[in-house]
Amino acid sequence: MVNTQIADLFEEIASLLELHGESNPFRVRAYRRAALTLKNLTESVSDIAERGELDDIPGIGKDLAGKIREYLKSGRITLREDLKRNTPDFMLRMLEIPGMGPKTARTIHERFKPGGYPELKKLARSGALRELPGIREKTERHILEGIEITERKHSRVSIGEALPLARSLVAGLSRLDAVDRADAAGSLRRMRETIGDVDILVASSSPQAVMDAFVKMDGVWKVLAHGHARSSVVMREGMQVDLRVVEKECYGAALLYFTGSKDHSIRLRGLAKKKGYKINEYGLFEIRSGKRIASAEKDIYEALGLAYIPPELREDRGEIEAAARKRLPRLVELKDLKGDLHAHTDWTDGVDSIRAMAEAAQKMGLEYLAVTDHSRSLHIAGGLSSERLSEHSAAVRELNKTMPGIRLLAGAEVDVLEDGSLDYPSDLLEKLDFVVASIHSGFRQGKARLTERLVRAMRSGRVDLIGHPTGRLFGERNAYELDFDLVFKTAAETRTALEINGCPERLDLDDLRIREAVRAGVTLAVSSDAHSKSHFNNLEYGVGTARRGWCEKDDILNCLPLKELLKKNRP
Ligand code: DGT
Ligand code: CA
Ligand code: CA
Ligand code: ZN
Repeated sequence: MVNTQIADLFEEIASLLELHGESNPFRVRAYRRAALTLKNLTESVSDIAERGELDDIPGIGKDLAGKIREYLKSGRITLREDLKRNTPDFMLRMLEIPGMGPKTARTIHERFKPGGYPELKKLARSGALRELPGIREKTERHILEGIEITERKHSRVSIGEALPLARSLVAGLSRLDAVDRADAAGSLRRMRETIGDVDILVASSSPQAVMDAFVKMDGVWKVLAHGHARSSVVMREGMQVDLRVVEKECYGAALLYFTGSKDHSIRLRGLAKKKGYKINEYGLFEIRSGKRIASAEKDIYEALGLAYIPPELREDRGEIEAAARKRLPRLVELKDLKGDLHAHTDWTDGVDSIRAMAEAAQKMGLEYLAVTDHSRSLHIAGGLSSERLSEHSAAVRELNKTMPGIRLLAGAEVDVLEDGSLDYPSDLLEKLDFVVASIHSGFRQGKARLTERLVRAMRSGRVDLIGHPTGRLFGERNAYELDFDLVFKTAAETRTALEINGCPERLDLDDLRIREAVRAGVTLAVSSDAHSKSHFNNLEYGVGTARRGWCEKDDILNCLPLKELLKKNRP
């Protein structure tokens, strides 16, 4: 929408002005504020402009209104073009690095003029940056960390981006007459949190027709290879997609092969060899006779003496041994979730009303939804004062009377403050049906203090669930360190659940920590942390990650039906 386009340009102008050392801070702030205003408008600015009412929008003065009109007329803003022309490309890109402000970027640029990340990294490593005014050793370290995060972000995409894209490609391919079957394979099928490239497998007896249609599909930007059995393209969003076409007879074997992981496949090959078999993308063969013994995935595992191993477990992390002893976990499934315990509404930083969220959750087939808006100290999210929280709870409970299909729980996502205390008084928390407690500040306190904060929160007796326990944000912030032994022990002892936050930028806890938590006897909860109706999709990513962490239904708090949840939670 045009509002967002202009908002993005205004934000860019603000950054450019700062990079150029704009001396008037109000000018910069005016662009930022206008960007925010535009994003929150419910009406298109072009309609408003048509009525000649641009100047009436709060925060948009004459000057900015002129810029908006210019964009509506010409699709450009001259000021931005001029600024951009005079800004070296990498100087602007430096601002993408978390923790890199415009002042620092300008200082670094003036002295060294780095042309890219490798050069900047070298400067930071050599200690050259700390020689500059205003840059300390700590800043240098943060910059280095930031570069690594940015680089990683550019090389892998989150599953939240990859899965919808892969689904639409698979659906498009499945509609072709020439296609018998199509599936996503690779890391995507294994539900890894980030995806290097998307691998799609198709069964067809006319591969050329499939390939020709594939390279012309919607959203394809560049064709890297266009072959008979294999093609590779880059999508407009920058993601690479590999397509392989095989005969129907080898589909299962090919799916197994291209799902990987590589380490898992290597183990399977070893097992096959011991039995006098050979395994490849065409099937499982007896070496002596050359005869194909199996080609369906399940049959191949069985012939190797293994129970069927779900894709999420195929990482060579003990699943082969467990499958040999027929001791694989019965992994939790999306349909096992009975409710969602962490969601936001337009009372704080969500965009939809409590009712709209409740209806969406009900549509997902959920029995209950905890409405957990932010607490008072989280100003940027519009956290609720104590009085507002009481009104919020009342609104939630009122709504329960008119919505028989779903039970809403009056809750809050309460900040764990820097000293480990909770952001609302105890008696207020006691009145809530469900309390999520999360750290949203002071991430750099260090392992001991961060651990202590969570432990104190869990020992308060007022917390049901610790939200996004390690605070990581894909492409922005690494997980902070915690003493996990102590966190898990305390969670188990106090019967506090730990979250598997399904937001694809978080997926926190991650798969390995989930597995440790399960082993330590901790109960987990898969939540959406939805900030809009559409975010209930996050539950699928959460369940995928839970499965990668070997979770069964019994390990997940919100697999309990409402009655049992209430009994267990507030006995
Ligand atoms: P990614 O794309 O980095 O997120 O991870 P994957 O697992 O999708 O890796 P990718 O795209 O390189 O390869 C897709 C699958 O193909 C991989 O999971 C297993 C299979 N594969 C790739 N290279 C080899 C190989 O050298 N040997 C075997 N056995 N399989 C391979
Ligand atoms: Ca891949
Ligand atoms: Ca690939
Ligand atoms: Zn949250």
